[in-house]
Amino acid sequence: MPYATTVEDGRYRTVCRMCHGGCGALVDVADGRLTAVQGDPDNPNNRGFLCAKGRASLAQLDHPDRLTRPLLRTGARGSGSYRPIGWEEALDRVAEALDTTRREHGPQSLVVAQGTDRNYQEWLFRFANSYGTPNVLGPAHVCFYPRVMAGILTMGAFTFCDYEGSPDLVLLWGCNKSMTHGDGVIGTRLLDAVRSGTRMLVVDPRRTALASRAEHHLQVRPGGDAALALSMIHTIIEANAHDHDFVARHTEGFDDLAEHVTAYAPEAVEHITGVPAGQVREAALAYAAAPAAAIELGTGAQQNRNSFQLCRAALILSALCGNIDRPGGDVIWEPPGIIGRRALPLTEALPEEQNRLRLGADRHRILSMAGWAHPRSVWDAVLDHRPYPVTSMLVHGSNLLVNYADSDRVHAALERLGFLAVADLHLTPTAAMADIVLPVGGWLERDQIVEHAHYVAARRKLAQVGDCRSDEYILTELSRRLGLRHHFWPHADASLDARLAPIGWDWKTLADRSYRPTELRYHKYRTDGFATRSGRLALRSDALRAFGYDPLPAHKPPADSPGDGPYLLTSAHSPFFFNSEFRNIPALRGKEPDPVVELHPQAAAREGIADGEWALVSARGRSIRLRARVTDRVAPDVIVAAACWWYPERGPDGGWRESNVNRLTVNDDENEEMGSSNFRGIRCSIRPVGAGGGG
Ligand SMILES: Nc1nc2c(c(=O)[nH]1)N[C@H]1C(S)=C(S)[C@@H](COP(=O)(O)OP(=O)(O)OC[C@H]3O[C@@H](n4cnc5c(=O)[nH]c(N)nc54)[C@H](O)[C@@H]3O)O[C@H]1N2
Ligand SMILES: Nc1nc2c(c(=O)[nH]1)N[C@H]1C(S)=C(S)[C@@H](COP(=O)(O)OP(=O)(O)OC[C@H]3O[C@@H](n4cnc5c(=O)[nH]c(N)nc54)[C@H](O)[C@@H]3O)O[C@H]1N2
Ligand code: SF4
Ligand SMILES: [Mo]
Repeated sequence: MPYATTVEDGRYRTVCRMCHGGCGALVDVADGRLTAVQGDPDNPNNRGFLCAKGRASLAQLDHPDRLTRPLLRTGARGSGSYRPIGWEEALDRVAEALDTTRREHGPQSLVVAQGTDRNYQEWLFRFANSYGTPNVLGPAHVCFYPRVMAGILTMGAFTFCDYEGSPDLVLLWGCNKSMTHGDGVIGTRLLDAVRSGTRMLVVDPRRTALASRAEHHLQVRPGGDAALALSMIHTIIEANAHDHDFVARHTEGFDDLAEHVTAYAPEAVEHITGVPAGQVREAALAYAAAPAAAIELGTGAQQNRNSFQLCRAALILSALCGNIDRPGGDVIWEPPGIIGRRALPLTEALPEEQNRLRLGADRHRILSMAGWAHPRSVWDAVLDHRPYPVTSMLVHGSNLLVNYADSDRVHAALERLGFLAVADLHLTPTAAMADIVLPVGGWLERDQIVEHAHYVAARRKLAQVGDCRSDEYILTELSRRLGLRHHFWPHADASLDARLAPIGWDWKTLADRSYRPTELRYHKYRTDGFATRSGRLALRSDALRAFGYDPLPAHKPPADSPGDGPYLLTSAHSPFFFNSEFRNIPALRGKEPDPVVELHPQAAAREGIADGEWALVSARGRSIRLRARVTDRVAPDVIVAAACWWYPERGPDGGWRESNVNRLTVNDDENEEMGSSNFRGIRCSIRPVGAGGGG
């Protein structure tokens, strides 16, 4: 794909976003080409490191399959038949469809969707709130938000792991940080800390590379995590190893908690956790004894029936041991003062009567409180018009068909929509269902403010591919056409200066300096208290009780159907891809050409599956095909499938049915508070592909 550079020759300091990460990058521009992307040695996050995805940035920039012009569907939905149209026509058509939706059904009948945060999430909320729909859909329920909201309900804030303060121990709960670098604090910092003596406690059903290096590896059965966390709490309280001073001065509900966890002695829950009680006790006491310990909660902890209460249990562990807001512990996030995560969404623009209409708010109130519509409720509203019809969707950067639970139902819903627009870099199977496809630029193609846990940084536009535009441009232009321009800036780039103004910076200053760390403050609660009603951290949460949820974390088993097979299925992200992306980049696909399923040698022998052979994994009457990797890194009854797989080389539907684990995940045992789908511990069977059946 030809592209044009938009800057003079030279070396530019910017921020990678092949994932949602935040690694400093240096990009060389010479003779009208981007010639190299490398890690920025001066960036404190990654100190020169770039992962395989970051190193593939230029392959993404000029990828031959990039969308370069807006497309209008000319054939049946999903057929991939489109004709190119100009931006004015495309935006006019989208605006007209959104205006019709608003007039005929009410603004709540539009769902605005996004994928993982690419630093424009708050723009989508601003657009939705201005338009009047309470329905913003995202993967929040299975990614990041269970822990954010557990923090909000427990202490009025959320925390991040403080590598600046050199933790003595890091507890990695379902988090493969060295491979996935989630949440903008990449694995480099963890590995640096480990090299200087930080110990690790890993909770993961797989013996990952990190688990192999850890002092303690608790090989939990998928989905058994909440019981495990509660048994660790029990162990610490029983041994009287908690921080009495912090507990007495700054928390509430300790006695109730202590009483509650007596039901979770490690021996009593061994059949749920799969971890020998002695190991649990040792690990819990090592955590409690560490002078400063921090917790990384990954998706392993957030994609199950107990996601929210498990995250709360982890925060309670941290609080019991005095690790909240301690150097090297779990530090409370403070906003950097720009118009960003807090103010940019313009929550106040959404009328209260619309706010009450958010889909799923009746059942998953904590998810709704965070502003997110509940995915299953969205598909119900599209397909069954319950509790009101959803007729239109505007999707920015999400491959809904692959990444959400029960893909077959998602597909049915996308087919039924009256209007679907998708903004993406590629014609994904989801984009191929759209009436209008809008081509967007990747990270090298936009000026953007990057806001992460403890810094603000500048991403620079260095190139222009085809007629691609930014998400911010699209939303600004749509808002103008829909009569909402007073809620936006005159043009998307005008927002850059405006958003930085509160801290006395402008875009040029940020771009020149590239990075502005947020000042870290510790022990803030000592002067301010916690932002809860009582000012104390809620071990027992009366606010949750008032919402109708458990005030103390409990383990609830998933809706189990043993008839579905003897194995427990879970999934994990690949180091070489980003969720469903990059399977079309040869340098990355070459590292992992096929979707992989890991299974134990005993299971392989029992089922007659050889290493490297194709296998069928089946649950609830559906089957998917993956290539077996026989390994004793997993327990004999556990199977780990590659998450988010499709085949970009296979035409418009991208073979989304064939190897997509979410065809086997069904939403009948979601988390109450957050509506998290259960991707962990699903009963399944496995057999060699030759053994008949399929699909
Ligand atoms: N079974 C199972 N399912 C899972 C998971 C799992 O572990 N197991 N993981 C879950 C998690 S944690 C998440 S976050 C979700 C991910 O779900 P999604 O966010 O839908 O995942 P991506 O595959 O990252 O899709 C992003 C799309 O955005 C496009 N894109 C990239 N940058 C931009 C941009 O700047 N603008 C626009 N408009 N488009 C862009 C990409 O080309 C890609 O098609 O999946 C969830 N699903
Ligand atoms: N290379 C790469 N980087 C990524 C992504 C990617 O797809 N690829 N995705 C990005 C996104 S959206 C996110 S949210 C983050 C995710 O980052 P992580 O949270 O690290 O995601 P995963 O690697 O999917 O899962 C972490 C670990 O959970 C384990 N696990 C599976 N089931 C269970 C369980 O029941 N209990 C416990 N305790 N552990 C379990 C898996 O074995 C895996 O090692 O990474 C981001 N970065
Ligand atoms: S971890 Fe993310 S931000 Fe860092 S180099 Fe890799 S893709 Fe880029
Ligand atoms: Mo995610």
